Amino acid sequence: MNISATNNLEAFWMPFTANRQFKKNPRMFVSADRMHYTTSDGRQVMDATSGLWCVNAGHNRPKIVEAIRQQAGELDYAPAFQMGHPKAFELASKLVAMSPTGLDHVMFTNSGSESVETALKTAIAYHRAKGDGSRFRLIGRERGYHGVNFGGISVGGIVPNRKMFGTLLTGVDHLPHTHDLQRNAFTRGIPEHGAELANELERIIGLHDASTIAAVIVEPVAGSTGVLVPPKSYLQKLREICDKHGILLIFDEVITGYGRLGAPFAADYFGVVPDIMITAKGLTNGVIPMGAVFVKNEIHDAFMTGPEHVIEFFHGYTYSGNPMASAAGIATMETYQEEGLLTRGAELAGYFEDGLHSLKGLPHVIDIRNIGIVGAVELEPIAGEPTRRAFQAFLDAYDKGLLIRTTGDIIALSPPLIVEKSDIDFIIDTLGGVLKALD
Ligand code: PXG
Repeated sequence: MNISATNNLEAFWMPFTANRQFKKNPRMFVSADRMHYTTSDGRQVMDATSGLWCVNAGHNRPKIVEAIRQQAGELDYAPAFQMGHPKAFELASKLVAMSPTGLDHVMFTNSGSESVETALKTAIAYHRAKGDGSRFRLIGRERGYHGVNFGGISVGGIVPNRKMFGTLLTGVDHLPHTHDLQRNAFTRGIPEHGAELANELERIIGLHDASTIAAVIVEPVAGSTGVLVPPKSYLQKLREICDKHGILLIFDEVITGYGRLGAPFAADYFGVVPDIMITAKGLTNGVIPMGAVFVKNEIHDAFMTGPEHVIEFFHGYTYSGNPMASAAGIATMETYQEEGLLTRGAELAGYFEDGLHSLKGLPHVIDIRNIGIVGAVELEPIAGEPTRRAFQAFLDAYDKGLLIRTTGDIIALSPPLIVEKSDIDFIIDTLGGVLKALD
């Protein structure tokens, strides 16, 4: 299929896109299978980013496609409030069975951003339900990404995502980020230095008093701002400090969830269980929008009081757990399980790491980092023109048949978990060629 020259590209104001650049020279995908996209001009492009970190089982997976087809003809929609349908319960049960211990209840949403809002609201409401309504503050982190809604950008730490949007939520503070090129550049896996940054939480608690703080929210590995792997013991320390002060710990696992690190969740990988765990993306292999927020029993149970005919939590979406998404989610979990994809990353992580670090020494490369099947190559920005160098790498890679992601001057790689060693070779060789040719 070709995109007709007369097609008007103006109407669609594209998200997080350089619209004018794109529309002068559009990059269109028209189909996809397993590791590859096909472009509108008939080229194959290897997907080294799992779409936007979501197509963890690769594209066009038969079980998922068939589940959606069947569901559409059987039950297209059922009201989400005061009514149910079996597949939402089936998916929730499957999810809690594979989740870290204690996270035994799930609320469904339609995206990572909605999952974040759901988690933040649940945290504040939980304290209030327990009679502790003075705990309203939320603590995020610099360079954190928690979607684009008001709560998420308030606790998030990406300046361009925040500065245009007014006062945001009040009662928010931020931990420092953990990115430390001076001490940790070119680390393979978990960095050695920086656990003490978790102690900044004690300083913030000292300032506001623990009795005003509802929750701390972090990505276990910060994805969007360039794959920032937490220093050794950092997450454990956050957990300890939260426990000491009765503060909930929220992990935003929108990227790290569903096998990205070589374990089902980052909570499993690091052995640190949060009180609330946010997921989306890989939940349905990216095919139908859906998010799931896991909560601990005691949080759920705190709401299950009062007369039984009264709604316990005034929150939810028209499409929470909708039949198509639930069917896609069930088929996705079955695909992951049948093919061992949630732990496959652990087997390939070493090969991926070696490949990635072989790029050390190429022009402009100032750091390489990795964990599981996710990695980043950080480039020295062109003086006075931040982001230009990495964006050029993105365009050059695309021309050479490779889809990468860039954020600032960082290149991120997160291929589908079905990736083979030969695919990793292609990714590294192609990226290496691109880096060698950069200005
Ligand atoms: N939390 C985290 C940790 C995320 O990475 C969201 C929330 C929001 O999810 P939704 O589904 O509302 O987009 C995300 C999304 C990138 C990139 O390449 C990352 C995301 C989305 C698009 C691009 O950095 N993360």
